[in-house]
Amino acid sequence: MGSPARWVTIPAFPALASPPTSMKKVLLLGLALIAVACGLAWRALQPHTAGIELSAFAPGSRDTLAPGAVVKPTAPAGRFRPPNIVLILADDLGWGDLGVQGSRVLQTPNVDALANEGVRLTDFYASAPVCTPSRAGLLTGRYPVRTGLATVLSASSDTFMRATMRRLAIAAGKLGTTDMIGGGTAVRGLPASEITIAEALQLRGYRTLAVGKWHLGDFTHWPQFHPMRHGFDHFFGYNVANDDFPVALWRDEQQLVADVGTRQSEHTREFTKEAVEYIRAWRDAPFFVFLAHKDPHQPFFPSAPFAGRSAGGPYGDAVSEFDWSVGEVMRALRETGVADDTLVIVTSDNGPWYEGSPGGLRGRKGQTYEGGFRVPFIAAWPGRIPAGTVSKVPAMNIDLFPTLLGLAGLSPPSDRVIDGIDLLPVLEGRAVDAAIAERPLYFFHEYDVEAIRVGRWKYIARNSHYTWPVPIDKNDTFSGKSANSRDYYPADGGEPVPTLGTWPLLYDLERDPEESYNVAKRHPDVCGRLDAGLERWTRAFRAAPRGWKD
Ligand SMILES: [Ca+2]
Repeated sequence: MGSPARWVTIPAFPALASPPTSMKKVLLLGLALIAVACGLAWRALQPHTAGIELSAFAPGSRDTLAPGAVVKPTAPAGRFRPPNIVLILADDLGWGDLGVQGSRVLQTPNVDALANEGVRLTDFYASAPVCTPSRAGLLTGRYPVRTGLATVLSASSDTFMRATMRRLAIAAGKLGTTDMIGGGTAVRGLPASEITIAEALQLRGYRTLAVGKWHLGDFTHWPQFHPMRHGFDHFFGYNVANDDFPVALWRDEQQLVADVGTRQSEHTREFTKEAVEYIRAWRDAPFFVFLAHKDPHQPFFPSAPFAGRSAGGPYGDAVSEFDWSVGEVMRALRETGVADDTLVIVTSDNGPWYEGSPGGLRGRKGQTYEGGFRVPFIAAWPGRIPAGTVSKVPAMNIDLFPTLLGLAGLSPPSDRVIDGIDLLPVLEGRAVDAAIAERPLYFFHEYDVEAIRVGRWKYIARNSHYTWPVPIDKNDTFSGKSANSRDYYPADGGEPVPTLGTWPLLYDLERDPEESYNVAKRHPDVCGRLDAGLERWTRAFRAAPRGWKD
């Protein structure tokens, strides 16, 4: 009799009801896991901004500010004639690519001659180791991140595939499986709120021309980033880098060619001609010519007279043509009789990339090592800058803004931090005090401040290489940590012994410009001082990245 009752009392219902409940739990758990995974993936795909709030770069009231409201004359107009300024910028030219800097492969007679007529700064840095931010720093006198242009602008007409790959690269960079931070840029181009050298010089009646590569916002899509909206009366050149296809060629606000493709070989000559004609046309007015060549950025398209001539292959040909261009500009200045009233500057936006010589310095384009940041710098101005001089005072391209404004009799803008300093005493060969010689210089990789230089010392807290292969000495990444599993852990529980790189890095650049010997352990006091300086700077910078004064 018991068994039928057992049949009845067997909890068939709960047994039947339990699968749906547990399935629900599994389902919920599964959904939760998927949500967490999606959240993590979304986070991994977000640019790394080192704690800087991107809202700081949103448009604001300064976008409509007239430069004259904050840049004031320091002397009445008409008291003196400000000098003409020709700023010739190479793209990716290495420190060691010039004859005057010791190249045994390339010949650069025109740049060498310019160095003999003026001053050469051996320890001159770009403000970033890649194109876009370096140019932003050069034209505004501010560390490039202040403008929102933390790294290279990519083509605005990115295909879906390229954009997706870029996102994945950001995620991979965070894991440390590629060596890129993947910060991206907070803005699509140079914000209207920034004041360029050209905008300031216009206040003093300068005629202003930008020729060559712009790369501060693709104005074919967003007209607000056009050079003529940033203080240049005229423009002739490319919207983007010469490898960022489609590369458009524009004259002023008119597009001449939608994509020059590989048909670039005549353009160095045409850019040069444009600059020369401008100099001839405006010989009686003070002029500012920003000649930003596409050379020797790869791919190389030297014109017929230069192709195949250099001992340095196509890269060397591109450097030869750049050098020729400098010679043509100098000839135009002499022939128009304005050479004595003109300051000519030749420099590069960052170190050499796949080809080119960093001149024995460590590292290349994209890196915080000297080879990425240290670039040639030559300035000549007959009668004002002593001929054939060399200075080892460390300087950076953010110094040109205050220097050139000073020469034009203008004060730096009163409403914002200008990170650069007036270099005129250095260019003129005057004795300089510690405020100039020992001024701290900071080395940014995207939004991160990786290193600091003070006088002879350079302290590197972190280094992103921006290139393959993945460095295994990077202790704060997944790949670095895995590689460091080789470290030795003493049985007595003492301090682990790293078997790969040791951090931080401290280099004595006076003795060791090649950054071959890490002397951090030998100079803990210097490390402590520089580390504290780096910390202080990073904290202040993150709190107010744009550096507005009110
Ligand atoms: Ca470059």
